[in-house]
This record gives sequence, C-alpha cells and structure tokens, in this order.
Amino acid sequence: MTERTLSIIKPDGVARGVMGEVIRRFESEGIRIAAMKMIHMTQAQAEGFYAVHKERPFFGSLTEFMSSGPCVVMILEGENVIAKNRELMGATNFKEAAPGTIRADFATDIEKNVVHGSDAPETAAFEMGYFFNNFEIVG
Ligand code: RTP
Ligand code: MG
Repeated sequence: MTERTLSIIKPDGVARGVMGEVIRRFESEGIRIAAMKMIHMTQAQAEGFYAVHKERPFFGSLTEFMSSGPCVVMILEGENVIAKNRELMGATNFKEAAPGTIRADFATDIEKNVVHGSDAPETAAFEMGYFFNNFEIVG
C-alpha cells in the first residue's frame, strides 16, 4: 500500500553534514520525497511535536535538542514507507541499531540519533499536518 510518513533530519544530522547522505538512502530505496523544507523550531514547537512524550524523563532534554539548530522535515511516500523508513533508520539506541542503518552509521548518542520517523499511520497523519499544509505537498 502506498503510504506517506514524516521524516526529520535532526539538528545533529544537519550539523554533521549528513543531510545529503540520508536523502540519498531514501532515494536509492525508491522512496519519493513529496515535501521538504528546513526549519529551526522553538522549544515550544518541539514540545507540541513530541507531546506524546511529555511525561517522559527525557522530554526537556529532547525538546531542547530538537530546537538547538535547523532540521530538515520531509514527507516520504512509497510502498509501506512507514515501516521501511523505520527499518532504514535503525533502533532508537544506535548501539542496538542494525549495521548499515542510518543510526548505526551516524548517531552518537541515544538522543542525538540523526533522524526521526513516524511510527504508525495515525502518528504520521498528525506529524505531517504539524509541519506541512496541502499546498506544500507535491504530487
Ligand atoms: P523518533 O520518534 O525520534 O523517530 O525516535 P524513536 O521512535 O525511535 O524513539 P522514541 O521512543 O519515540 O523517542 C523519541 C526520541 O527521544 C530521544 N530519546 N531519548 N534519553 C533517552 O533515554 C531517550 N530515549 C529516547 C531520542 O532522540 C528518540 O529518537
Ligand atoms: Mg518515536
């Protein structure tokens, strides 16, 4: 089934110069980029995005990190792209991420783990709508 998902190249990924490499991996898997822009979130905007995690002990640190510099936000489109993107990203903790995944190759920390990807159709819908309106999504 053709799906869409939200991908973010987090501030550490942008700062370390791996934007191109991450996008190359998506393209080489046949994933289509349906929307893309750079943003620099305020902490309040990051808190809204990660509201599901607001009770977690890492919430303050995570939203501070996500607002520490520019991110690339993208809508990816393709067959089973929600799961496929999660596979390309690797586990949250880079030490547990499978070899060859983005996090195994580039993450430096459990928090500074280079990429975000929606984890289900419902979260994808919320997350895409958080950053993009219909005019920004190209057919
Ligand atoms: P994401 O939402 O960013 O795609 O990552 P994920 O699903 O693999 O992980 P999730 O459990 O949703 O956590 C969101 C982000 O919070 C940071 N984190 N820090 N210090 C910690 O123990 C901890 N655990 C998670 C990571 O940046 C993680 O990607
Ligand atoms: Mg998550």
